[in-house]
Amino acid sequence: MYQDPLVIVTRKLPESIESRMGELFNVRLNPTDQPMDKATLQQALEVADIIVPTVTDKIDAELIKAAGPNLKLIANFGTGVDNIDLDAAQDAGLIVTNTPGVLTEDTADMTMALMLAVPRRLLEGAIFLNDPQNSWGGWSPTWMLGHRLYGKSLGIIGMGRIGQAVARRARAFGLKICYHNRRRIAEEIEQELDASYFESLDQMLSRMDIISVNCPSTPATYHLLSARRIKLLKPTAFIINTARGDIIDENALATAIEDGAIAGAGLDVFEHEPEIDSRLLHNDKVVALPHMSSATLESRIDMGEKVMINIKAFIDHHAPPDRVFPTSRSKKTNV
Ligand code: 8YV
Repeated sequence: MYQDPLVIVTRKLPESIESRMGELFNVRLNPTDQPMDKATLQQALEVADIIVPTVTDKIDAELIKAAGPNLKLIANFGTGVDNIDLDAAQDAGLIVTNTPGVLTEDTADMTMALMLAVPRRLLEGAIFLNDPQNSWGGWSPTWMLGHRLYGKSLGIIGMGRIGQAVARRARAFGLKICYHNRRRIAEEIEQELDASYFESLDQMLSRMDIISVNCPSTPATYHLLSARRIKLLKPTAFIINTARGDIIDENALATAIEDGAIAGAGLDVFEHEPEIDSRLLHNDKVVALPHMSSATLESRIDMGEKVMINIKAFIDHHAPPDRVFPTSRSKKTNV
């Protein structure tokens, strides 16, 4: 007897998405939201036709090899697909889809929030007032002085959708926009953003006041901000990362902040999430957030809609719209 393809969702999704999925598909949900360990993920991959993983599910080559014969589609709930071994997936004949475009504006907003929070000491001020041990004596001309954003140079690494959305916002704050990307963006967008292209990442790093990391995590961008490159930054520079933790050598970053080699960092992502180098926590020079740049109800619903569209297209024997390869497969060209 024909059975509808089994869709397994690894984490709890917004209510409206789960109920629509229940109407559309033969779906197995995760009401507890407990992240799946490797053995549980393996069991899911053994029986599923379609799996809906998130950034917390590492679908490596070993798991893909051990997957059951029914598995055909990995419909990732997220834009970044660094949690999936794409080469192994493609070699196994699987389709991988993601959810591009719908988290762009939220992620860019949070990038700006961190860009303001760190130089202007927003968290320090808020923590001071919230601490019952402190009593505020009133305004002082020399207290809580931060650094001005207006007129400073912002170097964006990765000028895709999110990088451009950050540039648009940053222009309104009076920042000078520079960028490094695997290739130069279209001239009309450069003009609209008044953005200067740096072919050399090293040269850009040595000249900027703020660096914003907005490229995907791929084998080519692993530790792109290496210990050597972090040393190129000005001691007054700030780093903002709302992309992926492993694009920066976290140990080298924590050392640079500790040594005063750079002025501070605003970080939403970490190299070994959920573990964080302790030197980056409880540090006045760092604003650290728990991977929440895209965490709005609106974006999660839009992401869920995209996932459903991809699954529905696949089940109806159409090409899912957000297929990841062959375009993202190249190891060389992803900044
Ligand atoms: C998501 C993200 O929340 O979509 C992405 O790439 O980084 C996140 O903001 C997460 O990946 C969900 O899987």
